[in-house]
Amino acid sequence: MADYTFYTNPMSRGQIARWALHEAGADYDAVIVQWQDKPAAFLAANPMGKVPTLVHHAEDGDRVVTEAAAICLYLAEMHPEAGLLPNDAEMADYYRWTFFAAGPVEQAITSRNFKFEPAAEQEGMAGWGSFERTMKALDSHFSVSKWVCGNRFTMADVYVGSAVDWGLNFGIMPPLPSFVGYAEHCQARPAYKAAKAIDNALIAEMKK
Ligand SMILES: N[C@@H](CCC(=O)N[C@@H](CS)C(=O)NCC(=O)O)C(=O)O
Repeated sequence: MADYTFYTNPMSRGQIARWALHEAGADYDAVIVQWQDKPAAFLAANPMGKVPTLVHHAEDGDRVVTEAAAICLYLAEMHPEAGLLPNDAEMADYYRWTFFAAGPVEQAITSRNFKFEPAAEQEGMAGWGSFERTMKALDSHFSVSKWVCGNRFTMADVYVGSAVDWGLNFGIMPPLPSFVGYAEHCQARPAYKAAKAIDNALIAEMKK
């Protein structure tokens, strides 16, 4: 048995976790979840019925990790030899921007896509404030920084980079030079290419 069972669907946020698995050099078996026929073991692991869901078959028993951001950070911890963890000086950016992407960026993109925006008087309560405020904050970082943690790629880039890549591909995020440049840096990673090649082949197969 591989170290990890990875429940995914190629047309999903599972792409983020697959990229993370490849960056970490993890040994995994993928189980493709069909939306209309979710396996019982998957639903038992994640009552949300959402992918990605990762089961780590550790020596002390199975550990379930859900939420793409948590899966990324967990894999970085389990595979320190991959060099994806932040050092002390990088830790603030690592956590700050990962959580910013999982919260405000995710909500800004989703709400814009679904065409609901907070009214001016709701901005103070909405965690992402507004689409414009969220994009401006992210732009301020990537206008001066190649990666989440300065000049060094870390696991945070898998999650934040996936959000930017996705937002640009869906035409929701503005194609600002900082975002386009950052997405290009991410796309050049060998692990990104390897993971996307697998998901793209699976998508092509599903469309036959
Ligand atoms: N907050 C979750 C979201 C996961 C999610 O919404 N996954 C979607 C695909 S992108 C899913 O599994 N949808 C199937 C369903 O809800 O039945 C994460 O970041 O991992």
